[in-house]
Amino acid sequence: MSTKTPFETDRGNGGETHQHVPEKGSHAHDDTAHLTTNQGIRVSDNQNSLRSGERGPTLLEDFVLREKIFHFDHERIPERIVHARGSAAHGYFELYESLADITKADLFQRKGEKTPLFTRFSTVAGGAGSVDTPRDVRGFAVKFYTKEGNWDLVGNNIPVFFIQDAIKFPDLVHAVKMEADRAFPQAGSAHDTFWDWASLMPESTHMQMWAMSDRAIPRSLRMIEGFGIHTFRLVNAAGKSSFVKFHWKPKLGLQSTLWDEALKLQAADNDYHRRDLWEAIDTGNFPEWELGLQVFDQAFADSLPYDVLDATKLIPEEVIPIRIVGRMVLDRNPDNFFAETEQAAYCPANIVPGVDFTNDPLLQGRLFSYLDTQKSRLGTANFHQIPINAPKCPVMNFQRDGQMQMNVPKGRANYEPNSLTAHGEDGGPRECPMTGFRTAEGRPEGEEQGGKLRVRAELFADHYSQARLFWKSQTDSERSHIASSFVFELSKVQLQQVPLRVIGNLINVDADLAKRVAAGLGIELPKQNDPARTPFDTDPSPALSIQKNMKETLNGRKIGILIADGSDAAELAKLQKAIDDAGATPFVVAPKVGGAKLSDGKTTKADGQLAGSPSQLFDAVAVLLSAEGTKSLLKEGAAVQWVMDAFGHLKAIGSNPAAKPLLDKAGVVPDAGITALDANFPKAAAKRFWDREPNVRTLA
Ligand code: HDE
Repeated sequence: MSTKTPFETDRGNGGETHQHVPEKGSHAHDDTAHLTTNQGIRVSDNQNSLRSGERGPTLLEDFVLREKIFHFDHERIPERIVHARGSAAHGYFELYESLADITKADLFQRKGEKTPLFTRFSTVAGGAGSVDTPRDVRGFAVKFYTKEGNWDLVGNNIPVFFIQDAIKFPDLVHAVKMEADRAFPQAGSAHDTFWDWASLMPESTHMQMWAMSDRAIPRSLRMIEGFGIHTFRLVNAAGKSSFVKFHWKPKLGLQSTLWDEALKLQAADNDYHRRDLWEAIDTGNFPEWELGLQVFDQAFADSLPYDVLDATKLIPEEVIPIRIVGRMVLDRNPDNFFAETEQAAYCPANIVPGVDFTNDPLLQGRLFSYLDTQKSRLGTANFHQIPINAPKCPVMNFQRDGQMQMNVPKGRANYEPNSLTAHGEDGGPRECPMTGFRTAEGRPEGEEQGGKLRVRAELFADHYSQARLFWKSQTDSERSHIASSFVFELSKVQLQQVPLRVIGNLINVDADLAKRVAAGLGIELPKQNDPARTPFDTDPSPALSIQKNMKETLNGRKIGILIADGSDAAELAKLQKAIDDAGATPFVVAPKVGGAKLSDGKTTKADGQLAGSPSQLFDAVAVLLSAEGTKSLLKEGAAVQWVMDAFGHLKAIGSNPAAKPLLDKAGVVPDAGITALDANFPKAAAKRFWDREPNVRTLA
């Protein structure tokens, strides 16, 4: 927080300011570029503190030094208790068609209208400095700066949640985060306390299935779906309320990594997702999602065999199709990570007239939690005044004072009602019965009140039907990934009773899944846990599978090209163009970052050095080598591993004939994904070759 100095310029959005960093040596000609203290005093020397004599003690009177160190000492703020690690970007929402029939929310009234927004993606369990690619849920939080105030749609990339009631949230988070005594493992659920808790919480079964699926190891934040999860309400101008579930659909399609790839990505690039998002926006490849709604009424809700207030349940798209109503484009990286991404405070209670809550007990708990935690994280009840949180519409009320008050309200009116206006003074703002936020008239929940009880509704007790639906909706390859993830996670659990309880629970989902997990762990199949309510089966929902919804596209993807001295210059140029034309980014990898001397005698610079650019960073790879180049790379472990991993991660590998010995040494066996460097390569590069997997690893 800095006092406004002559060196800050107003950017006209929510009072956002920008501090000019003086360019080296520019002081002489640019009068606005002097370094100052936070009090605006010019600093003559930023290299030496004030001392008594050349070798004497530093003086306490040096306010320049003291202020600088003082500010530095307080630069860190508490990180978010969950979702600590995240990346965000600015953008806008554009409406495709007026939704006035179902909601009076201003941002949904006029076709083509654009609403500015700020979207933050996050992992959940790890700290702010943890890696980007653990097996974890991803947060997907959107702050719409509407003309009627801020609306925060604070969702995840998975449409259901672990628990049904907010009272269980601290237990879930304690169990999944690093263990209390030892402070490890960081950013992962593969440990005793998480599975101990999960095995005792049958309601978490459906979410366990999602968390063990490839949804939890996305290829890119640009390729995940987003879900509001809870059932919300939309209210139109006539006061009619409908139920709604919110969905974000990525334009680039869904895509995930393989577990082995995710593990290696953690080593290759801690910032894999953060970098990917930043670079895409920086190079003008703006990520886009479409907003979809599932809208339904009370009669439909009553007809469902599950409760729409239960956040462990979803409504299959095949049951209620998704109405696509607009798009979100992220087109600007933050100017400052701390000021914007770190200080952004999302809150599900921030809604606008035309959107409303339901009685979902998980949602109701969230409505309290966010504001509360943000006061402790950001240190003041005035955090809504921080530019990234400030609405872009007028804010007028009688709230006053508090730490870090940025506004300077004038006059005597700090209470209401008042009659100061009648006496010629400014009496301040007034209630707005017509346009202000009103709880929907005739909310059906009105009929659902009763005595004070600590209970759950009957249908909440069905913990397995939708876990079965999810399992049934996956491809064979996805099922083997889910079973293998359970095996991996439970193999890390040392409490012997826990895997037995988890598997006993899985028998209620699918007997085959349970058998595969037990066999993968090398233990006897335990007896089935008794379900609280007998599960039922429904038709599979193809929309729940990633592999069934992948787009065969190279858009937004990255292709690694391995070259060395002697690689064919014309072939390389042709390949780069073909990749570029297909919408992907070619990335040249060579043993030295300075580049390789190609067949035409010219040196081409590499985008990355072999040792620092392993093939898991790419969606597909090409190997373009001369005979001599191949010979030298056969002795290079990193080169052999590069090809071996691409093969093991089921990626397309294109190569020229001279590179064959390297492919042979890496154990590459021909299949549909192994191509020449011709027109077949870009086509193959848009896919993963799931059929190859049984040949490269044992899956449960
Ligand atoms: Fe959150 N959650 N949450 N959560 N959540 C927070 O708020 C909480 C839940 C989600 O990028 C915290 O400012 C409770 C579901 C996202 O800044 C905290 C419950 C969903 C983010 C909090 C839930 C989410 C948070 C921590 C159970 C998906 C990151 C820091 C009732 C719909 C937002 C903060 C960002 C952050 C509480 C469950 C999504 C502690 C009590 C379900 C995306 O307030």
